[in-house]
Amino acid sequence: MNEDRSEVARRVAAMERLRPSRRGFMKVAAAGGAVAAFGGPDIKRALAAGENLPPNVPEWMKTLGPGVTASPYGAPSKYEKEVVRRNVGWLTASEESSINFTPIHMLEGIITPSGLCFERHHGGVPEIDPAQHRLVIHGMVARPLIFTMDDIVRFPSVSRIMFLECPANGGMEWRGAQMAGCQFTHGMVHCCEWTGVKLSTLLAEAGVAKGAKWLLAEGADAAAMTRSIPLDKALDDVIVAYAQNGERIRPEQGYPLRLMVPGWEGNVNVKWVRRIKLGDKPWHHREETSKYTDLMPDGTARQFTFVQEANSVVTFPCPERPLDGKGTYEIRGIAWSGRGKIKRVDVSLDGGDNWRSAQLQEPVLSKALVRFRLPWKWEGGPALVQSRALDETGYVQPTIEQLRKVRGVNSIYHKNAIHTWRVNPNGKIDNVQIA
Ligand SMILES: Nc1nc2c(c(=O)[nH]1)N[C@H]1C(S)=C(S)[C@@H](COP(=O)(O)O)O[C@H]1N2
Ligand SMILES: [Mo]
Repeated sequence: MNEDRSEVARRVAAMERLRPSRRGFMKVAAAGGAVAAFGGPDIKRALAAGENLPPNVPEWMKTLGPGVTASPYGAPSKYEKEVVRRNVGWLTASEESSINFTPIHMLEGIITPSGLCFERHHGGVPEIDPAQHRLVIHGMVARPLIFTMDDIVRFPSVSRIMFLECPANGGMEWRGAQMAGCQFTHGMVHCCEWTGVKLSTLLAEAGVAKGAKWLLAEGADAAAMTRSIPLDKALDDVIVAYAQNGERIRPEQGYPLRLMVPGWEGNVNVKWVRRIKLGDKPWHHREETSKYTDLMPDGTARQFTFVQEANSVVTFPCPERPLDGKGTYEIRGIAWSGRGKIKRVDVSLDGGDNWRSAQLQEPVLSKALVRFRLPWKWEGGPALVQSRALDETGYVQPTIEQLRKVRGVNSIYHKNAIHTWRVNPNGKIDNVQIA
């Protein structure tokens, strides 16, 4: 302990000695160039006032910090307390059957931290003891089976980074822009690394009977969420997942077990999964008849719209993150497609008259979020910022006009139109729709 303290004292003293003269410091700052606050006129004042700015030694270098037993499970810095899930009052009739939103405007890269993944549940989050949890597979199978968590973890495992999007993402804006920010227009999406066993592995164990074409997945929550899923998809890439971003799934996301159905609407990704029944036709449960269908302009309802088509949004700048004066910025955003890989993302600054291709940050994974970025020198004028995603199947993200022509405005789900942020000369950003 004493040694540590003297080491800190020594480092502080060394810093003091290294403190450059004001002139020398200004030269370094000028050579560094870009960072305004660094070379600015504030230095003299900062020095005089003893502020925690270079070349002063900040307070937090003068004492020891908490040690290795202080946080057995780490949490973000207290300065990041704005980076949280948020809900919207008028969308929250009851806490237990509602939704909150991922703060996508504050995130970088493609992985959503587990504690920030949007939550959608119809009956609250059940508290499940994994020792008492079971998964049953029955119906049109040769051998009905019941698995403990330990049984499931023993099977060969797979990991995959994938997005999950509620089909209601953006669904409040069919008739016009109304949400106050990026978190609310596009935050019903998350992207994590999921680990589990392929459903095909478990189905092979049970033996799929001839003629089986669908399965029913049921959750162990108060809503007993139940959805029909075609067997082809189940045998293709569905995962019965027990881990999320390296640790066991968070309770909100389906602890201890959930279905992950890559690229398909959030609702079929049944959380807290307890039962899988095989059959020869869909069950037409509540969540695939009265909900999660798309009311078309001719009054008919489209059923089983499983795939989340290509979508994208600029996450900076956005209403929550305005521009701070003229100068150089990097436009950043996310794109995704439930059909496979994102091939290109175009960015427009003039509401869609002209487009430039953005840079796609590696890795570009199938059915995962992709980060795009484009340098931008803002001259202070108005701008209409948009992004447009293209996927490997050739699908191009539609304009809101194009989408309305096909879908009308009575739908809720599957609105993946090109989104517009209006940049005002004062740097503030508005959510708008343009004709
Ligand atoms: N058992 C169960 N599974 C469920 C739900 C639910 O309420 N109960 N909600 C569904 C819906 S509508 C969506 S969009 C996703 C949300 O997943 P998330 O909470 O991990 O974001 O879970 C789906 N799986
Ligand atoms: Mo959903």
